Amino acid sequence: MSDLKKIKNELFLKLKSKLNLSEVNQIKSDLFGKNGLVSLQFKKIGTIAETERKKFASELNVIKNELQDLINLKIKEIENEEIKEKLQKEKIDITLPERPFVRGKIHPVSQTIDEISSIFSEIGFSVEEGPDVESEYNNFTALNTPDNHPARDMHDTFYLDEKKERLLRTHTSPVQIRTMLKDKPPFKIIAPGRTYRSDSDQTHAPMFHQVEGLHIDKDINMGHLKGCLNHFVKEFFELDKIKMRFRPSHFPFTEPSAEVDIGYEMKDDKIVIGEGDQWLEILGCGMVHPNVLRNVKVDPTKFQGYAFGIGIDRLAMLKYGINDLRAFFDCDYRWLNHFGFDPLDVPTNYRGLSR
Ligand code: 2NL
Repeated sequence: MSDLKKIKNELFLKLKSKLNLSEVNQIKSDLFGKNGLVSLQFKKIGTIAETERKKFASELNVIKNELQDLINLKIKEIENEEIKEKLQKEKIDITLPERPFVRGKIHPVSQTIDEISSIFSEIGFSVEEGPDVESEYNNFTALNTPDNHPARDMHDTFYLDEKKERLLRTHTSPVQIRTMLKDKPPFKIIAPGRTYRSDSDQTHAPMFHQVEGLHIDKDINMGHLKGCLNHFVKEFFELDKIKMRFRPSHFPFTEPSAEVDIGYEMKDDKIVIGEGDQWLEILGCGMVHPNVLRNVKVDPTKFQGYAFGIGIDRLAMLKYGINDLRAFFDCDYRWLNHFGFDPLDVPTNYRGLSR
């Protein structure tokens, strides 16, 4: 038995020092493992004289339990210590200053595109998109714009190759051409997006935004065009009535063609839309030219309709009181922070699309 007493004393000493979990587990297996010191004592029971055997076995059991208790206690201690250390280390320092939090803003042009799309969606138009790089055919030829037309001039169009086969679209009409080539009439679509012309001054940027609309069906006439555009203009400027006039004009892709002006007046140096005796041109439109319909394999004796093109940037400037077009594309965060729209602030009369 003195062997075991010695083991117990040694263990006492060992466990007093600072140990980690694997060291304690090592001690445990040294004692209770297959050839552990305690296990060996149990194997000895058989060799002990019968008279002593019972006493030896019961004392051995007592000591074994004591040793096990000691070790388990130590393991608990170490685990508690580890948790304490971890809590100490992971403590959040609430005295640290917060990280700067910047919420992005929606660009006024994006907001305006969303508003316009929403208005036309409500009256049955679907939104189509297409690539910025277009073929000469989709951008001009299909739209009844002949080779010698001034709109094709090098000064206006960004051509991408020597043969002038690829270009940056000068309007979003090619999107409508693509849709008409792909699907069958009726068509009731709008095409918002970027457009490009080699033009740059105070009121023109080489990249600008346009939304075009197209409504082709049986028996669509100019009355539908006027009703549709009048509805749009009132919804967009959030007014019950707006003075509007259709002025004869010319586009190769429509016949007849018109430009639309809305009435306005100046009050305290500010533009007030709707009333007044001044006129502001806001869009071009007309009845789709039969040649355009034939080019996209639509029979003009069965189907006809109207189309329109609206410049988005100027409309956004008018609605949101922005007077310098160039600021739109300067990417100045201070400007965007002022004129942009909070993506999380959704007013009840929200006109944008859900993102
Ligand atoms: C303007 C003029 C316009 C169209 C665009 C169009 C499209 C097809 C067929 C016929 Cl696919 N027309 N679009 C028609 C008239 C005018 O835009 O001044 N836009 C700012």
